[in-house]
Amino acid sequence: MPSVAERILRDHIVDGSWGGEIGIRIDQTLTQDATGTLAYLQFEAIGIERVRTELSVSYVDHNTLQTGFENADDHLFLQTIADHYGVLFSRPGNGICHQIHLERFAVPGKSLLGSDSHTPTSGGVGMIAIGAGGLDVAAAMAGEPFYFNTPSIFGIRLIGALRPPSSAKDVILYILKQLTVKGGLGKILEYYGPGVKTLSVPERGTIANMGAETGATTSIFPSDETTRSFMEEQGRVRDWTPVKSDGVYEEGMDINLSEIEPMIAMPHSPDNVVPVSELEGKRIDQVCIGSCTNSSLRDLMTVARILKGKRVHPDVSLTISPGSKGVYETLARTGALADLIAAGARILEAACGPCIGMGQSPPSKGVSLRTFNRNFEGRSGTKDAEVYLVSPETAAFSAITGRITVPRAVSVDLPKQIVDDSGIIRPTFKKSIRRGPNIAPLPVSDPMPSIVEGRVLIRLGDNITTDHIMPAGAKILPLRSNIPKISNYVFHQIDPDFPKRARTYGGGFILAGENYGQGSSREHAALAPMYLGIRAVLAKSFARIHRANLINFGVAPLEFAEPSDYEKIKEGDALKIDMESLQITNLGIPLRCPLTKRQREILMSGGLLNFIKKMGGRGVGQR
Ligand code: MIC
Ligand code: SF4
Repeated sequence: MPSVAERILRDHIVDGSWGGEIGIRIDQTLTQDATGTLAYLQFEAIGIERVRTELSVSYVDHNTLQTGFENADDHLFLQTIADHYGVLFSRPGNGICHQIHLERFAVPGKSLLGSDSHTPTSGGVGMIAIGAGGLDVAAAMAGEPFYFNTPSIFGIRLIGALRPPSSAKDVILYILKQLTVKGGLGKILEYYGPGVKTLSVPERGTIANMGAETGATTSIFPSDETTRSFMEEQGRVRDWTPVKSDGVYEEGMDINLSEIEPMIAMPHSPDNVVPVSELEGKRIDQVCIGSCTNSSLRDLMTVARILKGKRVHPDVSLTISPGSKGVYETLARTGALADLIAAGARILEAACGPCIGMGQSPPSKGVSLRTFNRNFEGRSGTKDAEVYLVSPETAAFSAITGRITVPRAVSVDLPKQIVDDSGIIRPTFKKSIRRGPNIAPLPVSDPMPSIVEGRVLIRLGDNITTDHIMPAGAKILPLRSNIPKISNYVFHQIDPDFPKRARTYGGGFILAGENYGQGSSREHAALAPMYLGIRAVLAKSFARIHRANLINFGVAPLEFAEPSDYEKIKEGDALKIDMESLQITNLGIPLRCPLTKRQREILMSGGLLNFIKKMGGRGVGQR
């Protein structure tokens, strides 16, 4: 067997066979608060007594601002429902789900499904870790396989070794420049070759994490001696097994790590990458360091070393959010935190924070340098801000000079990281579930009629992200458990009248170009439009997770058989779509909708929950 990915996947197939649609056994799941509330409501609707995975963890890391009762209610619901069904609960303040999962739970050779698109971070230890919608994760918690088309394995051969100040972030930015935000679609990015052993597990985590931006199903590294040492340091050496590749790949690319220079992604896309040297000298207003891509101990100790004895430029606001409580505490005990504070950094919670627009929106037309993974327009909370993505090294040097600056090499002695699981609460199976008024019942769609009629409510271009469809941020994130309320914000940044129009016309269609729905796994980007009456999206192509979410909520992801037909349709056009023959009958435009038999049944039933009920109401996992 050639690759690490194929080896693990074949080992987990319980339905279908390699080459076609496969259903794999899921050993572990993770959820986070912003997608978790719906996932657990869905799990509850399935009607199983306890989770059937080896391990399921519910993290609270996205919305920790608590500006009203909504968010606090969500946290209480998540904690009590986790206790009820046998899920571990990672408290707010314990850290960012992917960082904690990589450190504390990821196991080489196992499978993980997470309701967050950056779940592939755990691929850093040689695990198949896939991001999906909450409903797919709920089904996996119920013991149901996770279905997807057999991906192709794209081998990335690493040779040489990084030369500081270049770091792992520069590698993945370089890859994004080559592959673009849709180049990974249908692929697993697998790293191999002699350069792998020069990268630590947190560095591998950074690369696997941001592979999500290529649209790939996941990214994976082998499990080797470096993995073993990492797990030993985490007190988990018993979980370590080697997983090797035989290094035969049908497609791929070579990267000489020694040639990687500091890179920067320009607004408004993670693949809009150039060397930092091309932008050197540009004035900046803000620097934000953290997120699941760059908040490891290695990253933040490096930042502390660069800032030690220096001052943040007076025109710059610098924030730092550590990835986990363990990282935070280690920074504090070694004095590195004092160096950061003395330099003038603003220290935030161990959480997603500014990465998902929970505070720290830049000023109007402001220039923000971030170590995050996404710089989509408006995601920061300021529509006209320019957000650039960089390594922690570039961020720290630039914070001092107040301008985009090519970093210099620094040497850092890494202390042993403090391991502390006190922020993880194990289930007692004794608590009753607490539901505040923000936890609204789940809307369910009707079965799909064979003819669907309506107007084109919006006409969009290529690479529309789920942040465009269903924005996050401090104002909207508290409504994640309340679909009727959050649906008022669909397309809020680009067309705030959309919800009103959808209601006036009693629903209709969305028209889009390539790669519709790229970015996050948030199923709200499918569920809220469904609630507004959208029965189909017509696009040139779709991003993987969003397409699956549309099907799960009974919204047809229709592609043009001939992409140029997109040009023939305008906003406001009335369409009549025959779902059997896949035609826009009044315009004579042929469509395609490649579905497996199972997906077709789910779509025609009006979504996965209806489908599960139709299967006898016994719940999945018992079929
Ligand atoms: C993101 O980075 O966009 C998020 C917020 O983590 C999302 C999940 C969500 O919208 O809740 C993701 O990456 O899937
Ligand atoms: Fe959180 Fe940002 Fe990572 Fe999403 S990308 S999980 S918002 S830190």
